[in-house]
Amino acid sequence: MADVVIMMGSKSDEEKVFPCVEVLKSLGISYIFTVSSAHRTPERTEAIVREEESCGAKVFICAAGMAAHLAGAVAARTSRPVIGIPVSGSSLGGMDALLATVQMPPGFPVATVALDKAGARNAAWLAAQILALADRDLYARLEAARAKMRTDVEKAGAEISAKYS
Ligand code: RP5
Repeated sequence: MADVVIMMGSKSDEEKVFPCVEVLKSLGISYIFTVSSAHRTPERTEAIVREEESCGAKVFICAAGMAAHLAGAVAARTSRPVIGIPVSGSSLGGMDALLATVQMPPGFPVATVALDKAGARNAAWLAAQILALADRDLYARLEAARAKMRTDVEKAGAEISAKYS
């Protein structure tokens, strides 16, 4: 059983989506990471949503490029939260994927994050925040990770100030 299901529309998306896996791992969150396409394998997409939801998946993360309908197709089949990562790479630079992912009809939201690696990281952080609503230990790990980010910024600030003074 995995708390988070990460799906991407093609193996060609892997490099841009992998940071999502790294963040989930660093927070100790269980996940499955796989490929399924809204257009090329609609039946597989539907089966993954059905099976993983029945096994206890709580959040779905979907990454796709071009006419990026994977997150929407998943949102149509589950009432669990769905997070969408638009992937660039087309001749439209990812604007196509961004709009296709974010412009969902009322009642079927996809929480759309930024394009590519930055979005992949934030998809994992957002999934963690959702899961932490019902998991005190995970909430503590999230708070600790954010405290470290603050410390890192302060340290970088001090280093830059010292370098240029
Ligand atoms: C989308 O089409 C995929 O998510 C990918 O970003 C894009 C191109 O897919 P490939 O032709 O590289 O498999 O469905």
